[in-house]
Amino acid sequence: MRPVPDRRSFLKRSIALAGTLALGGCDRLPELPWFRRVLDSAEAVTHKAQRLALGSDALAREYTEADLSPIFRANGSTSVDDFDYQILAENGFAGWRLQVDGLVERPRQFSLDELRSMPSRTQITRHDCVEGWSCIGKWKGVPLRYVLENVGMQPKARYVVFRCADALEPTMDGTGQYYESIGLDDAYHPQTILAYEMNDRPLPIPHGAPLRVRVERQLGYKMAKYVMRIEAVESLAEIGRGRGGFWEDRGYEWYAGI
Ligand SMILES: Nc1nc2c(c(=O)[nH]1)N[C@H]1C(S)=C(S)[C@@H](COP(=O)(O)O)O[C@H]1N2
Ligand SMILES: [Mo]
Repeated sequence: MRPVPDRRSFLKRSIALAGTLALGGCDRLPELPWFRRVLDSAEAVTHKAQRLALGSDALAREYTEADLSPIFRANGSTSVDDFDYQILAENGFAGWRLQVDGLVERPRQFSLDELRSMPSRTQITRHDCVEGWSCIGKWKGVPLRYVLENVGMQPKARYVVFRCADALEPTMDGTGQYYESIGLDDAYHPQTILAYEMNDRPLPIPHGAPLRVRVERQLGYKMAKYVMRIEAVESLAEIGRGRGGFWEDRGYEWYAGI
């Protein structure tokens, strides 16, 4: 097991780095001292305070075309080693299916065309990475709410888990696989979408083709790319190493409010 990184010193280092790097097309921590808030408050307090201050349906700020970053940085995995994924990619993801299961009434699969034929939402938002950079991009996708309503959530379901095609760490037990999870408040939030387009083009592979999550009120690591499966669960304890996400399993907060 890797030691859990010391978040405070990691963030300090990242902030120092961000000050010295030219970040191709992306802004350096514009206006909002979000990293401060992350540093200064315990996770539960942040979550609660944000809900109290904003209400659970408050929208993240949206921008205009003029604000788009000329280059949107790609981060974390920018391709997938998995052989099955590569075959799907070679065929333009025609054979790709999103599996939706777990604590749902009617588990099923969705093709990309099926997701595209559902009502969509387009939003221009700012992506904030915990490493200290931000980019503004335009995303189009199906609100997660519609997919969940289609399969029907069982009353016991409390979280939605996104299972991804990529592994960031080769491990024997599969805990190096990227995954993420959100609560039902964020799952039903109007800006939480399963995005298949970025800046008016099909989602490129470095940004998570064919489908990635946008959870606009949280940090970048929550926005799972290469999503293959969505699972509704009652508890996160049995998934990965039990903390709700690949990076959470390695020391980051589960609720990464901005
Ligand atoms: N599957 C998967 N999703 C992921 C990651 C990853 O490595 N694998 N990295 C996360 C992090 S830390 C960030 S900042 C964003 C980066 O998204 P981008 O490549 O579109 O900029 O994706 C997030 N989602
Ligand atoms: Mo990130």
